Amino acid sequence: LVLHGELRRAVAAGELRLHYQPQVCLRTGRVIGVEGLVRWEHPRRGLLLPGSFIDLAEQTGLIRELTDAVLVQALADSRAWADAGRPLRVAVNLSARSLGDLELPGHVAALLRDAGVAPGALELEITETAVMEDPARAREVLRQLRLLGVGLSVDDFGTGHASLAYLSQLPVQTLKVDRSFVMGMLTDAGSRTIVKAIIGLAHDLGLRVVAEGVESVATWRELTALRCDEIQGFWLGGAIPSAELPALVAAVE
Ligand code: G
Ligand code: G
Ligand code: NA
Ligand code: MN
Repeated sequence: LVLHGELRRAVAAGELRLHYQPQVCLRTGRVIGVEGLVRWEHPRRGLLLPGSFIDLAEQTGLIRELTDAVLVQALADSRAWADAGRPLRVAVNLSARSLGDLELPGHVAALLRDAGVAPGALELEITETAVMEDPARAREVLRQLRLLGVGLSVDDFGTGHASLAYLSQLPVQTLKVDRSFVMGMLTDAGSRTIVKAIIGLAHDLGLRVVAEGVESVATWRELTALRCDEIQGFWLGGAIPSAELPALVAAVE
């Protein structure tokens, strides 16, 4: 059990750290980007996963500080990778509450400026469910983020309740196929059909497709055959600290 005061202290103390999971471009075989996934490096309880504290942060309003801390780290690391000669796109997950925050775009603009990072190097991941909590407001926030030049992707695609008509009007560039479909696609004909259809749909709409949950080389090959653009999953590696990324990038490539 996590308590509000404890989480607030942890955010202020810098105990929330972003780990990064690689994303590989299927056309080039190169690591093209990473997704930042927040972990709480708790002094006594070890590494805590977001499932145990994100909901609390949302309910208590701490999510603003948390998102802030996450964005600052992502942009600082992005800057360091670029300075080291290996630029990588960095993705950050937005919660429903952040997506309803009309001050977020201006804030992101200021953080990008302060970090000296090009807007195109940042991607923000949203879910259909988060968008549908307040569609009009989310649309306005996304519109302004897009005007900044930040990339936008729909996470866990296929599991939410947004209509395709609505989604096609959002200023997103990327769909991330939910891992439940990808993990089942070699054994379940229905899952494979869904993955194939999402890739076709995305491309027809001019969107890029990332498949999540790639756990085997066979899945990787199948996604290449289906003309998926990028993959992410335990086959390449889970989320790791920034310092371990260069070795992983070298191993993958
Ligand atoms: O890494 P893990 O599988 O435990 O992530 C679980 C969930 O936590 C995922 O749905 C992910 O989108 C979410 N998550 C991870 N990092 C962040 C973050 O920095 N902010 C928010 N709002 N959610 C995150
Ligand atoms: O909801 P979201 O897509 O942001 O969740 C991301 C989480 O999915 C990561 O934190 C990670 O723990 C998990 N994940 C990443 N790759 C794989 C994978 O190949 N298999 C499984 N089962 N989970 C994965
Ligand atoms: Na995500
Ligand atoms: Mn996802």
